[in-house]
Amino acid sequence: MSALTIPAARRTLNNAPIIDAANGKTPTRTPVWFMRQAGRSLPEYKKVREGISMLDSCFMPELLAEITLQPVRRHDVDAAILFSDIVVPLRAAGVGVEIVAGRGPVLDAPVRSREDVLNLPVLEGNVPEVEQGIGIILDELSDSQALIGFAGAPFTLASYLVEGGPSKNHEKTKAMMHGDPETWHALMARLVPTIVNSLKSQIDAGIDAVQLFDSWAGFLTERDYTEFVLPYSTEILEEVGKYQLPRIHFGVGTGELLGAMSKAGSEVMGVDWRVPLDKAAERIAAVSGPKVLQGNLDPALLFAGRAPLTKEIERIKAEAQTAIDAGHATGHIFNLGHGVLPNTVAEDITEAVSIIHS
Ligand code: 1CP
Repeated sequence: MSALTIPAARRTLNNAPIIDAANGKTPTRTPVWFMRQAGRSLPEYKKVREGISMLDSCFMPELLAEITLQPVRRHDVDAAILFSDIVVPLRAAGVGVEIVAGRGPVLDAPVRSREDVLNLPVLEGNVPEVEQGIGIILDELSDSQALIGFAGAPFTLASYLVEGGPSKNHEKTKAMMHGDPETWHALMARLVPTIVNSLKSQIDAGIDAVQLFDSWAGFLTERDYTEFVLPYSTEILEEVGKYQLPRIHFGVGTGELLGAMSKAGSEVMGVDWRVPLDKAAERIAAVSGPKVLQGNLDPALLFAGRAPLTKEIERIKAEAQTAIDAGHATGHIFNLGHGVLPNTVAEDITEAVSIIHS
């Protein structure tokens, strides 16, 4: 343990398959959780959220705990993912942001100039409502079920800030990156403490693992990722690393970036559904040595029926095993290769989990 290491006062887990796999140990069963398992597809979610805005619900401790626990009760997944959103730390810092139904996060005022960046609020402390919610969640989870906390990575957050909302091509973001690199770097540097403080707050409250979502990093070339993004994601993962809990790093469409992203320092690399796990592992191991893989069922396969679903799950497990046998990976956490799609039938998710466990 280095002098910098600050082990958090976390609960002790007992053979939690996800944590064992993340630490390179052999789990008691193939661990599985699904990105976006909370919310969306569950009727019990739609019921409790009725009349409450998405972002308001993220600041209501009992409600966020209930929504986090719903998929764990229903599907027998090995982890809960905190019900929150990547823009919650921005809202907590005082940024004017709403989540518009059917669209996503929308900013009151986009961040485009040097002055906008200097005026962007920074989250200085913790987020008490989220911490209270985490306390309620941990009271209900068993000691083999992990709670995963998360944050958006600075590039993905910056994209929402610069574009002012969801974007297909991220053109304003890339224009700032290349046209005004000083302002770009200032924005990235200003986002780091907000993200770190949000994760520290979740860690203080007792989460068992963290995932850094760089959802839109796949829109970048490897060259731009390395110059404009990697230093900041590295800094965040380094800060979190002091607390000695497993760190997962994920982005969509990042097949070409897996090597570069692996340098940021996570134990686990989330793999998008487009890249076979054994290929992904080769790319990661060539740059950073073997890591644990997470992924990577195409979320659309949850609509395909039992036989094709089983075939795909078996293929993915076999590719993970190939990577482990070749020394290119040290473990596998099953997941989707991106989030649960909105119209997914809840019973089909439960069935997939049981196939993965069997
Ligand atoms: O009212 C609603 O139900 C809105 C849908 C919704 C939900 C359920 C949004 C709006 N956010 C969330 C919760 C959420 N967001 C979770 C909950 C936990 C779980 O996974 O079950 C998580 C982890 C996120 C993280 C998130 N938000 C990401 C990264 C993960 C990913 O899917 O790539 C991103 C990019 C967002 C932004 C966002 N929030 C909501 C939407 C529709 C979007 C995407 C908009 C876009 O296309 O840009």
